[in-house]
Amino acid sequence: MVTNQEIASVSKTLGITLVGITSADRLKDLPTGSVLDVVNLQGVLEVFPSTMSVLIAAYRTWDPIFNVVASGPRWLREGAPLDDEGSEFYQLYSQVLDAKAWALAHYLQMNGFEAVVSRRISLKPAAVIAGLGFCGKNTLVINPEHGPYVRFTAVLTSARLDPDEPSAKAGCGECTRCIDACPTGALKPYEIDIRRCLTYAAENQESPLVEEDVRDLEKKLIKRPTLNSFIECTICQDVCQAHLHTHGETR
Ligand code: B12
Repeated sequence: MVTNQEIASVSKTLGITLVGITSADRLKDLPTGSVLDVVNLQGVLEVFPSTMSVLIAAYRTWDPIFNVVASGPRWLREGAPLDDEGSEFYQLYSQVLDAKAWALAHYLQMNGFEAVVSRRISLKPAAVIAGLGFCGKNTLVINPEHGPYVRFTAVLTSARLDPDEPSAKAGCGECTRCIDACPTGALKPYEIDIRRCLTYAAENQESPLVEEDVRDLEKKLIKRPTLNSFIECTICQDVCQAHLHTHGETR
């Protein structure tokens, strides 16, 4: 048997910032299917049929390096294998967090349970249901302690654990800082026009879905440290974090 306390303690030792626990049953209505050409989301049981519980591991992306996206040179990218989120890009946060999550999965396996790590499920609603934060107007999950700078992965396991209480549904109040600050106007409350997000534009250099005004802003605002990397736009997170910090709500 594994207890929630043991999961919390092992996660802490591994350097996972937070872990939320929920059941496969509570995640049965997660959205699935393709999100433009970014990812093809799957249901929990599709990813791992013997799932009883799902641990959502959150990692506080404490350094801007976690927002760097690197890809292979163009000639290597064609036909390159896709990662869990359906992209051929390399991101430090996913390497760091998934390694920690696999160690947590290993702990469950050592205790006789099956466990796998996946980012193929819809992680934002899963994190809200696992009690890790509320859905913000920037469409990101905002953790009450760490703000929007948390990234997620999931451990799907056959262990039966007590589910945590889901987070409250709302938390932004009247604040519209993220919507006002987005340079391309990609955001409406709780909604994003993906094609107008600068990160989508930066990831999809050839996409005809990206309008000219967005492409111009992408060229102007997105920094490219090397030929094959860029730093994601973080404006909708920065303004939120700064506001929460000023109000003493986050670290
Ligand atoms: C596709 C994708 C993208 C696309 C599209 C973004 C998007 N919002 O969908 C692009 C490339 C643009 C992108 C950008 C970013 N992404 Co992204 N992305 C994903 C991915 C792979 C799927 C997201 C998805 O399901 N989209 C589907 C659409 C329909 O979802 P949506 O627009 O958010 O709408 C849903 C919710 O808003 C919800 N909803 C609406 N109203 C309400 C109200 C309440 C109360 C609740 C609970 C829910 C809710 O219902 C909608 C339908 O499900 C996930 C990883 C994963 N496996 O889940 C990461 C993920 C969502 N991305 C993440 C991050 C960090 C980012 C960026 C900040 C990266 C960056 N610095 O640029 C930006 C943020 C842009 C933004 N404001 O959303 C994190 C979010 C962490 C967090 N704290 O929430 C995730 C979970 C990756 C991870 N492993 O941690 N991303």
